[in-house]
Amino acid sequence: MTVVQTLGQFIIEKQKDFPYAKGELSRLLRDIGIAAKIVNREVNKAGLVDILGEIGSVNTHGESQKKLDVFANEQFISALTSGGECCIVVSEENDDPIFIDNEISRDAKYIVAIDPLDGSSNIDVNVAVGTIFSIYRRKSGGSCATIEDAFQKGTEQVAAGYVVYGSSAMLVYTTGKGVNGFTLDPSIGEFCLSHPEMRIPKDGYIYSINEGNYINFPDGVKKYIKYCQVNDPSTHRPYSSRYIGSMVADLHRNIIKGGIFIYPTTAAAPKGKLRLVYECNPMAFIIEQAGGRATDGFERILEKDVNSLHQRSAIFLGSENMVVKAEEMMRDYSPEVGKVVDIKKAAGA
Ligand code: AHM
Ligand code: MG
Repeated sequence: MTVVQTLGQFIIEKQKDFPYAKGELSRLLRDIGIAAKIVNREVNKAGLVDILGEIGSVNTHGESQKKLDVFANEQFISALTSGGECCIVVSEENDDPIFIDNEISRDAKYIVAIDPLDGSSNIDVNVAVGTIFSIYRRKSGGSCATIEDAFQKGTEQVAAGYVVYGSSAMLVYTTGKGVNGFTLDPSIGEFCLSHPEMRIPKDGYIYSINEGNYINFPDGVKKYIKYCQVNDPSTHRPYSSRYIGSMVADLHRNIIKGGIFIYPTTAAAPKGKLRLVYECNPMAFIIEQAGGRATDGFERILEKDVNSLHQRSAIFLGSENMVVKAEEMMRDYSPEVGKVVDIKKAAGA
């Protein structure tokens, strides 16, 4: 008989790795898992919106139809608000952090940063989208959390994860002791351990970048792309190019198969596109925990200062040797991009 381990069982079993844990983080992860199942159900029905009613209209149950990203945001915030373990939520969908000020959450220990539905350009076309989350421990004493609690570096994360809503739904997370993946079994409605101790290969043969922006890339990135395209069977080149446009799905594939994902600075997005707090930091934590590497081309993502909760960053992450090679190209051909990083650091920005 095959023994299935559910996410809930796994979280409880792992609690003993943290001798002083009282179960709060376990409950927080469980709350996120429940919200993810609800979001998955709606994502699966997304194509039916045209049958059941357009967005903005009222469906057959008398409920108004919401855009999926708004729906996902509300689900996660509501799960975190009623769960009692989270005092601040930082969300891509909300300009300001949300302080949860109810009886059970006011002195909760954790801060959650979340991108409730990442890959929004894929929502309407039946292509995988995802959720990304990052968890920090509250630093402030006193009865209420403070805004500084939300401004922590990626190295301070106590847990991070993503959910990919793909051909199956999967939840992948780390608490700093490796990475484990759970696939939703719709017949029992549970995430079940399917990918224990995930490790990203040191070398990979897939590069993921929006090459349509090539003309606007720094020279180091252009050189790296050309390097990937050289014919050299001894190093498995040319590599394959795969770009879904949903960071969660692109990275999930690269963790399993080996590969690099790059979203660099461009002329149009001089600071990069992706957000440090709820996109880059959690993905960097997961990739490092799986044995990979994550930088902005010069600096480790997890060590970057957080100056704004919606700040952007360039990102290069995935198989270690691929990222190292891309960094080499950035140093050699785009040192000016690195100098911007240095100057900002020296100025304490
Ligand atoms: P979003 O949070 O608005 O969905 O944007 C993030 C997404 C990532 O998932 C993806 O890697 C990237 O944006 C795609 O951007 P582009 O269309 O510029 O390639
Ligand atoms: Mg996003």
